[in-house]
Amino acid sequence: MRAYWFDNLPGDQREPHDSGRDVDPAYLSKLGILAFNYPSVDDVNAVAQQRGYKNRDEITISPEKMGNIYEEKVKTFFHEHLHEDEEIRYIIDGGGYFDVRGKDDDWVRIKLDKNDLMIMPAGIYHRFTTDEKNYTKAMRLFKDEPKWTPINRGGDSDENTYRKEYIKLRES
Ligand code: KMT
Ligand code: NI
Repeated sequence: MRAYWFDNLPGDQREPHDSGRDVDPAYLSKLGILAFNYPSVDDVNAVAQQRGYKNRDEITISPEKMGNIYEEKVKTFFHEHLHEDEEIRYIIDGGGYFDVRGKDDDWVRIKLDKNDLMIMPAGIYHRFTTDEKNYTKAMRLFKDEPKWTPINRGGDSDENTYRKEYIKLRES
């Protein structure tokens, strides 16, 4: 895992967009982001058990697996949104980028590689993209039913209860 400020320059979303400025681990933790590197799936199982994540699935995001809907999917994952639950992702193979909004609403790019596990809090605005290798195999963990309905930013998304709770927590 490496976190850095997104450069905001034009170019394909899958390029690194690396400003060269790293983001401090303490800052990430203020945003409510947790990240670990777990070479063994036993460690993933332990986290799942502690947090009550009973269910999981696996997704492979690649042109080989998705065929002609791949490019469309990649664009969809990149729409800025929030969820009303934590988003937990474990990278089984390949890699990818999660962008999350910092306190001043600028993008922090989080590069995830194989064996990285990241937990994003409910209510944080974020987006995902594969990198230039176009290959992400990830485990998605969830409690009961998947509550992945993305709430896209805009309209009254800032008024969402989970969003407001998140802001309170972030500023505390
Ligand atoms: C998301 O919420 O955008 C995703 O779950 C992306 C696929 S998992 C790496
Ligand atoms: Ni999401």
